[in-house]
Amino acid sequence: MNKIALITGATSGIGKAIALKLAKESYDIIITGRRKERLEELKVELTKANNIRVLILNFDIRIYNEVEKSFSNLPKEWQDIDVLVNNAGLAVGLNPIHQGVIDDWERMIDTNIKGLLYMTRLVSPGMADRKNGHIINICSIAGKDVYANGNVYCATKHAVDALSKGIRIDLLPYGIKVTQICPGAVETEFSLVRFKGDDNRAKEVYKGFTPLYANDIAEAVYYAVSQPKHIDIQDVLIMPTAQADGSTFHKEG
Ligand code: NDP
Ligand code: 8X3
Repeated sequence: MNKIALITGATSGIGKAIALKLAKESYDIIITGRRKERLEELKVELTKANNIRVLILNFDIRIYNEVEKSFSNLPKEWQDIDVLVNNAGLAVGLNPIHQGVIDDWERMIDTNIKGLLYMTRLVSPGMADRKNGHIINICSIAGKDVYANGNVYCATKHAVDALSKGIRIDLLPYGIKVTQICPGAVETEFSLVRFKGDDNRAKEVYKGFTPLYANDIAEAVYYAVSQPKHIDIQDVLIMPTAQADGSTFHKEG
């Protein structure tokens, strides 16, 4: 029987790449996100290429009732989730704190912190009962460092850093692994979302250097989940070679 991996935010970028990688490695996959059409397209892609099962859960991770409803309706054969990848997340806006947009702040806090908590609260009891499971939190360099105008986004990722450590301690008696992966700049739809659809501004972010690609992070996730039982890869910081920290880049041209 295949292991089951649930990946939040699989409609794009890092989450989609993780779904593709784990499907290739014969995991049955639960994909989640708000954009249903993209989930359906991905399901076709995943099942065409691999002999696995795929389940779609379509919810807004900020709305607990929606998330909980999906879980209470989970078919029995999908309930024993082996790997939970808390990936769904976003940055919205890049303003100094005194010009911050309250709605942007709420979106980041509700998605990046509360969404991760909701998922963990719903999936971890089964893992604890079975004394088996692996939680992967996609954090960021922004969870280790702070950069100008990144204020609230960085705070949400620092919260993820604290939660990864706290979850690891609480679930230690159950043999559940917790891995945190902290990428630097990855070229995905992240900047398009941050700049609210301004494609030119988004493209500017990745000019003059080679960023990471979503698949680079998927490879790290697979490395973590393929370790033997006695090894937990706790925390991985992955940066483009041209990025030293949260705000120092070597750009050419
Ligand atoms: P993308 O914008 O490409 O993907 C974000 C994913 O999150 C989408 O699938 C989106 O699905 C999902 N998502 C966002 N909001 C919600 C919501 N309210 N409910 C459900 N799903 C939601 O960005 P990335 O792939 O780059 O981002 C993935 C993670 O990686 C995020 O946590 C991000 O903070 C982190 N990260 C990204 C880096 C980068 O440079 N790109 C670097 C470090 C970390 P949908 O819109 O369909 O709901
Ligand atoms: C996303 C990368 O550098 O914008 O987490 O914080 S960064």
